[in-house]
Amino acid sequence: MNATPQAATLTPDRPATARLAGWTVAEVEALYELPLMDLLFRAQQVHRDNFDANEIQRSTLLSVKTGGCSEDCGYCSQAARYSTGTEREALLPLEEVLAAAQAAKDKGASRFCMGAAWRGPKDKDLTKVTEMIRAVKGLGLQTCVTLGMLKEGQADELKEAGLDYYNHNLDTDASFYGQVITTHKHADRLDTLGQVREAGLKVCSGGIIGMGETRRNRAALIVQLANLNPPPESVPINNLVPIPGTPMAEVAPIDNFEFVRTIAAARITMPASFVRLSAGRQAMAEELQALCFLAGANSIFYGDKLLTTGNPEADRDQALFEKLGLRPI
Ligand code: SAM
Ligand code: DTB
Ligand code: SF4
Repeated sequence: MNATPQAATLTPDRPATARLAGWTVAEVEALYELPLMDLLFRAQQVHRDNFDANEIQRSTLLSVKTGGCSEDCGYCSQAARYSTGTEREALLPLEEVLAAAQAAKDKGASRFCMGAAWRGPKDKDLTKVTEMIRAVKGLGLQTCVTLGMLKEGQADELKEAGLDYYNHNLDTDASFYGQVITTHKHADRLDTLGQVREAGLKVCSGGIIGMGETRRNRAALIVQLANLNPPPESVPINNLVPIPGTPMAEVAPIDNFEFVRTIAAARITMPASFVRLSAGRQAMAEELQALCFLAGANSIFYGDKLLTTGNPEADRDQALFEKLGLRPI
């Protein structure tokens, strides 16, 4: 295709102007149906028009408040109602968070993401989190928090503390959401994302693949993310980590190529966003991770733990980067 940079982001049979109307589920399904080599080529074109294709951003996660969550998210080890072996813990003390952030910085992470197993933060908890944000920011790291649903004014408080990103995943297609979570609604997630945007924070929002959803559901999730205006700056694509004791413990794993196609669809529909190859990487061969980078993933979680589950050791990731000629940013 003799594509201009902009046209390279389009389906072959759609004029550039049509993009103003946003993506449709049928268009994203059509991307999924492309021969894999054509899809990867399209994704690489879009990627190279917008990024250095050999650069990868690295974020380190820390669970600052683990377990005991009131919500019923069917995939989550931290929901109090499932027997997963994850114990409820108190909010970590500031010094512990700061030490973990310093260690992440020393290992080369550029962003530090703090997660809490809350439906949403209480005001007194938020005050403590803002202290963490100020301290981590003081180390020269970008900051991200994921605290659940926000109430009026809370996003502004986070912004005031110097927060860079708020993570709040749409997680799955609106029409599948009720089969995964019943204690809050997809619309609630959109509401929080709206508040985050209004406060002037950058948005990190993505989803989980491999929860028994259909390809159409996956395409619809990508459309819901891509049609946010503007799209999220950061888009984590998680492969379900099956947690014994949760309703999703026995869901059949998704086909590897279907996962790669999802990354490519995210890259093509959200050309300027960082697409993060997120949970599930520990179970992935290096070759599969390389295919995900080829499909346009340009960010990872870095460090040996996600929130409650494992992630590849930093040294292993550094070795992989060297083998692939990837440069961390
Ligand atoms: N409680 C807050 C919330 O739900 O937004 C923040 C923490 S929650 C654990 C953050 C995200 O982790 C979820 O939205 C989901 O995308 C991801 N996640 C949780 N458990 C997972 C699992 N077993 N496999 C893959 N992703 C998971
Ligand atoms: C995201 O999309 N994935 C991260 C982060 N944002 C908060 C969490 C992954 C959690 C995986 C399961 C666990 O470790 O508990
Ligand atoms: Fe709670 Fe978040 Fe886990 Fe849902 S995903 S149970 S809200 S910690």
